Amino acid sequence: MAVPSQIHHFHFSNCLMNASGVSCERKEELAALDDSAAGTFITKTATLEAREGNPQPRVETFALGSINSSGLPNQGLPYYLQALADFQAAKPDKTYFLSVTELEEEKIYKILEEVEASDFKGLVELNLSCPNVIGKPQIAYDFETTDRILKRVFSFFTKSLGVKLPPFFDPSHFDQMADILNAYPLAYVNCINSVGNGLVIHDEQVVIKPKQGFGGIGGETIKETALANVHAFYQRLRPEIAIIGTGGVCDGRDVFEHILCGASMVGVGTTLYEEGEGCFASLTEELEAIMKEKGYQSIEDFRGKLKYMD
Ligand code: RRO
Repeated sequence: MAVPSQIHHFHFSNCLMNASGVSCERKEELAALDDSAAGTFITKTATLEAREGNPQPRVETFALGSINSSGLPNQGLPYYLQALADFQAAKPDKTYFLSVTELEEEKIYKILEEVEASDFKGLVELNLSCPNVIGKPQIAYDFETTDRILKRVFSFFTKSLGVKLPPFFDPSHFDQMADILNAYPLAYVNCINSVGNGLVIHDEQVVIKPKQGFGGIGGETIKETALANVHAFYQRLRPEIAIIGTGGVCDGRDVFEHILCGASMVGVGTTLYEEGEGCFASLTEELEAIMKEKGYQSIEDFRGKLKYMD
């Protein structure tokens, strides 16, 4: 029961994984993901030092999704490097993802220098799109800064690197960002992070405490935005740059549609938060049923092959 996939020379037994941020801050949570039907896991975005994050309550679900203003709580880079070394030792053939970022540009270089110097052999995801750190804009909405960061990172970083992008909503922004990304030897882009700074109201009141209730929106309500971003970058990026599709995955059809739009791996956030790791087995089963009905043997039979009307 698995639908294999690959990103470059990295093979995954199944095309499903968690979205960074959900059930992946502590080693016990990573172990549960490791034992699940998911093909791999990604860590919570790590900073150089541990962070507590924003005041609680900071994550809530609602009928059509979730809102979070977690504020980058994490155990710090050394914790994740050690945890990943342990998982890697137990399963040498499995590839894992490490997510990182920092709040100051110079520290982004510092954390990636530390990852470069470490024994980590998997894929590294630079999160350019955290919407919830007070006073810090989402980096990838600033094209010049994104370009400058990637330029300097690739002057020293030799491991396989991907970036996590925020959603874009205009073709000119897809064009501009794709032009920047195409200039670098990226392994992949992950579309999308939560839709930043939404507001969920219940009984005349916001539902999370930080930032007067503003937070990143995930889940069912962002699927169309996620699919559009996956496909827009699939259309524009060099074929060597793979895409991980994240956003709005609630059932097997959603996974199928992400792959149809061009995704090689599919991330699951809100559904994992709501249902736990068991969701990976049911999503896989539902995806396999759709593939069987359509006569597709592998994801390469339909990946990126979205049909247009003209
Ligand atoms: O921790 C968070 O508040 C957070 C992060 Br780093 C992110 O990338 N996306 C998100 O929705 N929340």
